[in-house]
Amino acid sequence: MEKYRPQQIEKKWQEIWGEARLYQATDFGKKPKFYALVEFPYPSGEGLHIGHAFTFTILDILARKKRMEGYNILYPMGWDAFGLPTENYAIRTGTHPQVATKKNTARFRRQMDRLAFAYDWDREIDTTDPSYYKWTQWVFIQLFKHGLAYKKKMPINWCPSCKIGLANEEVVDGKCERCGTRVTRKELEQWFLKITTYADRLANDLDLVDFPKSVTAAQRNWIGRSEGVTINFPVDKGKSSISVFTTRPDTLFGTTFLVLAPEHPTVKRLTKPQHKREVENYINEAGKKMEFDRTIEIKKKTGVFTGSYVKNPLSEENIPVYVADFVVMSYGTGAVMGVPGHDPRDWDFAKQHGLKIREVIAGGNVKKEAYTGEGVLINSGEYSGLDSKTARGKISKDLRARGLASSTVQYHIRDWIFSRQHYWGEPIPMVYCKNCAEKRITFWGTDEGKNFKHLFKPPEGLEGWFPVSEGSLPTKLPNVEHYQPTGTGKSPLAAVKGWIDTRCPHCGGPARRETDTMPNWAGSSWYFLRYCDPKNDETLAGGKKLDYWMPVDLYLGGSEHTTLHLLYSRFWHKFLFDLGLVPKSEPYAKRRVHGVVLGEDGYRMSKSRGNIINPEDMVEKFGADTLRTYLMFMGPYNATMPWDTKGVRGCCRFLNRVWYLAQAKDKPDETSKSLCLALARLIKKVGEDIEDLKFNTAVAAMMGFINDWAVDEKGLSVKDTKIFLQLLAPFAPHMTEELWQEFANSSIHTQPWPKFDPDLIREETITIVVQINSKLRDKLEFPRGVGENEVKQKALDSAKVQRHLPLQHHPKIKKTVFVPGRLINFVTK
Ligand code: ANZ
Ligand code: ZN
Repeated sequence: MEKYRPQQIEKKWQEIWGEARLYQATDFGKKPKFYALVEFPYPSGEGLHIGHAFTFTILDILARKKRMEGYNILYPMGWDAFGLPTENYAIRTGTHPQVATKKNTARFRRQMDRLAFAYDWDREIDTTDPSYYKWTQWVFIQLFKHGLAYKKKMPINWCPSCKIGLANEEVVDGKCERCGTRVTRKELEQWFLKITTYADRLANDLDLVDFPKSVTAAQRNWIGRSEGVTINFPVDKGKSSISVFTTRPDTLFGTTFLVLAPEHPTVKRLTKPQHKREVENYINEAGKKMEFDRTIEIKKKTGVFTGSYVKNPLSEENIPVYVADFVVMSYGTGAVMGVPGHDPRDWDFAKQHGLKIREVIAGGNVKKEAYTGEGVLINSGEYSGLDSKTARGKISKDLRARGLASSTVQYHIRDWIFSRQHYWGEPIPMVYCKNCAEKRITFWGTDEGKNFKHLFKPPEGLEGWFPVSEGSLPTKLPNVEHYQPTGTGKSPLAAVKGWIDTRCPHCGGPARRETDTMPNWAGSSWYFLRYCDPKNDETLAGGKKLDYWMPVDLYLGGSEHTTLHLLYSRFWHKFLFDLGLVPKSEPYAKRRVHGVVLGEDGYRMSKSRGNIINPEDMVEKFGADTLRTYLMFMGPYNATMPWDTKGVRGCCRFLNRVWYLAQAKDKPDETSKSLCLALARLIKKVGEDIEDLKFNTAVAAMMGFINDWAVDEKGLSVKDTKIFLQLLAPFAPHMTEELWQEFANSSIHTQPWPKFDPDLIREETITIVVQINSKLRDKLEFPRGVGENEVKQKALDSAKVQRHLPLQHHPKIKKTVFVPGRLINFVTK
């Protein structure tokens, strides 16, 4: 018998499988389809890391098993290849990013092949390929035409280190999600996508899909739907008014001041001459701060008095108006009614500025802190005595009846900042014509644009902006000499004279191209559609193929994408659904979030810690089958767990034992009864566990099984050896294929998934009746052949039995009658 030498076997089979093209997905196949998707990687210069190996193996095993079960599997792979690291590499080395990308993807592909991932490589996609990003640009144009993309000057999050504008989703705790640098503010003209238009549907439709609770909760929280009332506070003897958004109209009588955000448009008008200097200085200082720093919970609440007063619409009391930066312009109306008795921020502000604190909801001690709970109204005129919930409804209704309020829904989610000032991204396919802008012509004023106009109110400020003609797509990235971001807020494309200059799609006069590129989240917002029809030249993916393959049946990805990619792609998909281009409103039927493999020291793997495990080294040393089996054996697929080289050795020993057991000479014609039973149980267990993504327990069961196999006198018959190999095949595809050849002239990976006889297993559990003094008290399940001691123990532990025979009464048992396989009776009388 030959020794188990994975390095030799694995290479051989990879070549054979590659030629046989075993893993192609069949469009419109008659078998039931299953679309397995894992987030596609960014092909970095570092190559495949262990996290990739881990997550890709998870779906690879599921896909292999389901293929054996008779499903038409779509398990594709591609490259999310636009992004900063490649650009930085280009800056350092002068290599064109496209060249670097080609090199990196080739290496990734080779590494993936070494791990035997069963992808349909005919469907490979690359977001940086012009034939792909043509369609990313096309979607942008559709968004623009439908009024869902607009350009606006706004102070935005700016990373001074990446020299790039960031979306809110990319700012974590006030820092750049990518490099950790503190984010600053910069006024820039930016393209925005109106994800807010879809806020409600993005939240509601989470009911239609099977996502982990943590994911739906995080998305709902990020969308932040908040129901409240906009209340108008009259000013200037009722000639005008200031609106505030509040979720607590029941606290209206507790309003002792009103606060405007420094950016609020009425600040200038309301500021009295003697307060002018102070207010202006304050606004200047606030303008330098980041919104993040203004909203975090700091006790110190700065602010200044404007000298003006508004009237409380119900109590008619005069209320002083302040400017303070803890109120932000981007939420609600940018103005807040200050209720210090019941809002902690207002409480801090009132304390620091000597303002009255009035208790209007009973239940707390407002001298000490704001009481934010519910309760009975006090000091609230005719509303006193109502509970806060009823009062909310009544106050809001009375105000609405007098035209002083309206019910409002607010969302915390903001429109998606979609411009990046970088080279290595999709050019935004827009053209600006000065001539048309001066004539105030917008796209929706053109013949084509008129078709869209009735659908919505076109965004403002887009005079002179036109999409490039769709026939001219893709708008290709030009070659540049310098990839460096300029740092001025302009992309390096702004320096490419011959590229910027173009013709106006409307008037034909000279015009210039948009020089910003799209964020790296653009290409991934629809890539799962392209896999269904990767070569289509006419549309982003053909409707019939989308009807067949979509939705994705299982989408595996990281928790870090919950409010980024996962939200963005759902938004794009809903838009495409509205255009009638995709069959379902949700792209992913089921989402699961995978765990993280830590270094052997229990910390995240990083160069600086020197604890990186390189999958390729592991393949060299132990073979891909061992690596795959170990990655699955480590723990639950969604756990965070440290690497353990001892565990790898254990898995290597396991495969070695299988190698020898499977090749044992003198196999019996029939497997012994007990081993047959164990095998039937194993088929059930491994099948169910893979389906539930419980790979670790599936491997453990197979390990347990081979112990029985090894000590069994005769071992497994040829037929049953084959069954065992089939169960192991998704985990260790090379070795099982090699062993299979002893018995058959086919590939193990095209065999059906083994079946078991349910009767065989069912018979094995029996029900034993538990009696106390011959009265039935419980029924318990046991494996056949169970002995008296085990039954007695379990029966006495049973809650139902304990109700009649508690622990302290056990000494009263005079006699125990046990009828094997039937009953146990405790006699106390
Ligand atoms: C008065 C009040 C009394 C409030 C009370 C709360 C408790 P969510 O739930 O997040 O929607 N608010 C409104 N606009 C704001 C802005 N632009 N900047 C800062 N704060 C703002 O929060 C709604 C509450 O946040 C509103 O309800 C308002 O304070 C504050 F006992 O109004 B409340
Ligand atoms: Zn023009």
